[in-house]
Amino acid sequence: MILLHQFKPGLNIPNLSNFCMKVETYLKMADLPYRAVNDNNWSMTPTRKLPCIEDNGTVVYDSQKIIEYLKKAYGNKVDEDLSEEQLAIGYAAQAIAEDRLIYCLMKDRYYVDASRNAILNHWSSAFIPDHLNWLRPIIKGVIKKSMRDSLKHQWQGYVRYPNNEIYEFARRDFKALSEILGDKPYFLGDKPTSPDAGIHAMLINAIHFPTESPLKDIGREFSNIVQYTDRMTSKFYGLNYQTEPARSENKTNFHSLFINNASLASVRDRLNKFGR
Ligand SMILES: N[C@@H](CCC(=O)N[C@@H](CS)C(=O)NCC(=O)O)C(=O)O
Repeated sequence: MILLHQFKPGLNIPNLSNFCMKVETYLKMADLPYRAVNDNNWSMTPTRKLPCIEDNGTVVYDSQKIIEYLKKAYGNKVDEDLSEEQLAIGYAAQAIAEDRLIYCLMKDRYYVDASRNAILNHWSSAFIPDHLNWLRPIIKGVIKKSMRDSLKHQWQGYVRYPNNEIYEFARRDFKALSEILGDKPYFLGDKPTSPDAGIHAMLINAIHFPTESPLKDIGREFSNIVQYTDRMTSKFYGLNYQTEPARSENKTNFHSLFINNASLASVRDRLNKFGR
């Protein structure tokens, strides 16, 4: 059985981490048996990012590397009919979503008040058990700062542009995706293929986030994108997909918090003892 280590789902999106959701969708597409382990345990990977999978003792990290691994290990029925040109188009469309549109999504999540409150409430209760809930405001502050810092230090300085320009970038990204999709049911034709797993995970996170935001409004301007998102959701998760509210577990791992900050390592270790 393949174990998918990912962030805890919430807010009625199969996963708020588009990269975790991409792998889960691919596993469903390829009809591979798996179990999702929602343990937020990014210390399992050298990049300190999720998702990763464990397959008979082998740990593979990075959503794209995981998909390539699964294709090699279990066959490539999902993409076997695609030409090299289609694969290249799929790759380009996925890059628009995952390597470009994602910055606007993160900007919406950590700078638009309603989105930020929703996401920080989710993460703080996903990470901190109820009996330590007094810690949640601190964790919210840590997550907000760390996310904003990572956005500010992104090489191209995406979030340093004025808001109207950022949202214009996003409109262009959606427009390009909408043109590539055209009137096809899926990005590369009549059947879903692996790029759909990555693109859909980004789109649902952009246009189905429960609070309103400029990015959500822009995405909804493109009717084929909205219909595509619903089509994919309904096929792989059911249209009325609902996550349970984030629930804290009895044994909470704080190992993943503060992992990138050596000076906070001792705080993390103490919290780990405390959380058990
Ligand atoms: N290239 C990686 C990206 C994974 C990634 O960015 N994961 C995010 C969640 S969507 C993460 O782990 N964030 C935690 C952090 O940055 O501290 C992949 O495709 O798996």
